[in-house]
Amino acid sequence: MAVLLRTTTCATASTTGSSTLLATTFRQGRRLSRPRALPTRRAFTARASAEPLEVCAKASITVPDRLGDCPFTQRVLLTIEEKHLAYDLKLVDLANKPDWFLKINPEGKVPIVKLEEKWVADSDVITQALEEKYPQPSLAIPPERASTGSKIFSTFIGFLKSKDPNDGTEQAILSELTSFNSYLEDNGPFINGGTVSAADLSLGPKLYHMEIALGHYKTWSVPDALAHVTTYMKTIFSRDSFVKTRALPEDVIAGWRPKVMG
Ligand SMILES: N[C@@H](CCC(=O)N[C@@H](CS)C(=O)NCC(=O)O)C(=O)O
Repeated sequence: MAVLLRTTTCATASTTGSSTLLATTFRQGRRLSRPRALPTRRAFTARASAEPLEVCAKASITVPDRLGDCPFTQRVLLTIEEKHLAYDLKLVDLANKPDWFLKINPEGKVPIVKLEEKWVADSDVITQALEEKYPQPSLAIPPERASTGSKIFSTFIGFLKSKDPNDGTEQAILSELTSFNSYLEDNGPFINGGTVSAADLSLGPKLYHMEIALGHYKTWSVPDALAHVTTYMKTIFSRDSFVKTRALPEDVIAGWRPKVMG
């Protein structure tokens, strides 16, 4: 089994630009022990001669030098992991965005990934670009299946923010999950049938946030009757790639607090 090894504890930048940013390196099966400056040449990559992809990701707000709780970033990291690519993580404190980060991405959002010497933003764009550049193993899914379950995230947020138990938001999330349960029953175990695809890697982190946030703030969980959904969640959450890239529950809880309190 591949093991996640973090090779440095530093996720900040020097003042001399991206060529000397200190990186946090995640890769499979090998530990490097000292902080190092970018760009770096590395002996091991899952793909011979490939440079590690540079990925800017949200930093944890509860534990120093750990990956934070952005589901869009996890989607990108899952894609990279499932394609067995090496990558360097640069953790960004979103509450205090460093100048080097705003310089390469004035919009100030993560994830961003460096592809063909350019920083690319937005998980939709990044994952599509990764699929084109690294088509094997394929995570492609037919367009008519790609948006399956895509309303679950917004209905989860609606329910999470709701202060009125009778405003229909719980019904809305239940309705989306029930549709998804039927879909999985007919087409599963994954959204594209027998193998994992980009759609699962997008939905999985959102379901993870839903489970933790609704469990914590509403003492709510997916009903047992929706057995295909609960099995799907267990399956996705236990993949190696997911375990290696998931946020700490404390970060997920802290991350949603302003929405719940707001
Ligand atoms: N549509 C974007 C959304 C990215 C996004 O909203 N990222 C959040 C973190 S999860 C962010 O960077 N927010 C900026 C901030 O908090 O200042 C994507 O899919 O990548």
